[in-house]
Amino acid sequence: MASKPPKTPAPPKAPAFKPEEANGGDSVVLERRPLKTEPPQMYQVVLLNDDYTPMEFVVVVIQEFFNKDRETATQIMLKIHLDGKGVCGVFSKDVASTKVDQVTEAARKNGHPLQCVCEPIE
Ligand code: TYC
Repeated sequence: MASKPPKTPAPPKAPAFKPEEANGGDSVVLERRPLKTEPPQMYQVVLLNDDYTPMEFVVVVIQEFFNKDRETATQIMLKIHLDGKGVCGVFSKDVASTKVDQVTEAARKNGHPLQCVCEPIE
């Protein structure tokens, strides 16, 4: 019968925290927090219906300033004509505001009362 090797004593366990980690001294504790970045508020640019702006002008505006093909632009124009308003695109605040200015300037230059506004979504 083989004799068991003599038991070596277990190494001493590390203390739960070392005294220098108790923050009783000059150490600084940095808390790690998950970074929460909210998505930016987005704005929809809306054209409003009126009785005077020609349909063709509205279609061209939607094509030029909102990068829509002719068919999509025509559908949006007809929706505005029937419902009173329609969304042409969704953008960050600065871009939406620029679109409103560009569309309004183009309309006034051509003598049309077309109204373009932007509104925050959600
Ligand atoms: N209602 C206009 C017309 O009958 C056409 C129109 C469509 C005007 C859309 C503005 O945002 C508008 N000539």
